Amino acid sequence: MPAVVTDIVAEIQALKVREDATILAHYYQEGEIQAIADFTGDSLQLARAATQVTNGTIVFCGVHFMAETAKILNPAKRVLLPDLKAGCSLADSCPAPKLARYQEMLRENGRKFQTVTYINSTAATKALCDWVVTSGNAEQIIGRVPADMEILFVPDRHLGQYLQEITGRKMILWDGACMVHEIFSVGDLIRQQASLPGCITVAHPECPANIRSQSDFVGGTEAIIRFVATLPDSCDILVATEPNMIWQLERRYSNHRFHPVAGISCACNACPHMALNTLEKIRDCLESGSPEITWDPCFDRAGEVLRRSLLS
Ligand code: CIZ
Repeated sequence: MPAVVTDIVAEIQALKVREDATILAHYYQEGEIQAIADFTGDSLQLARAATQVTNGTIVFCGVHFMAETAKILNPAKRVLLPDLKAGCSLADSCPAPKLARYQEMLRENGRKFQTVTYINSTAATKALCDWVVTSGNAEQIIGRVPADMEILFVPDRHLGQYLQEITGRKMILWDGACMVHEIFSVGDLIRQQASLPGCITVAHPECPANIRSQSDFVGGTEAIIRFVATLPDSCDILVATEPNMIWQLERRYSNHRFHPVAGISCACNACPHMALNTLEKIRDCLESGSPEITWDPCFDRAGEVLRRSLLS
């Protein structure tokens, strides 16, 4: 009699073979999901990794705009997202019709500008833009906007402010923010720093200016990983980004101690959208082939912008 498979990880592994699938997972996913992924990364690395996948199916463990990006860059692949409701507060803050009206108003006022969107936006919004940036390539892409053009940066005003500071380019900023990064408490951060003499603080550029200015290093998740590699042994490191990032940091750097920075309203700033994906839902989507990201007409134009920005 065949053994009954009770271990969900074994079930997922078997289904991956049956469905010819690769699992991609963002650093903000639970550790148990990152542990079973074939590839982990930030959204830039995951978008690029998606273009290298040879299997017919990609299970994207992240949020909707990331899975959508994987589909846009790989139209022939089946892309599954374990929970279709895994959204993003930044993407929600900049719906395409609202952005189109704003761009129209700027043009009517004679403004010459290019629109740069953070990758945390819908495909319909990307289709209205000239460039897409991630936290990993933003500085480099901003450098490609002609100097005689203004920059309309959407949707994250904190990342936009940070990019203004480091590039010196003046920007028109959309009023969006990430629900995870906006609510770090600077008071708690200062108290945590006082209780850990000599500690190092790393912060994501989606954090507000008061958190960034209180930090030793500001960068996207991949940049944080590279920065920690340069530190001497045995540091206390305060981490101001989604706390699942600590799983990835501890996996790589067991020589340090990592501490999440507390949020204003709760002890940790876990992203409720990322948390919708679970091992059970990964198994179920492989089993049923659903939910799947399906092609939308706006993907053609969004694909041009994505390829120009992320792949060249
Ligand atoms: O770009 C990404 O993947 C996000 C949302 C954060 C980061 O810095 O990796």
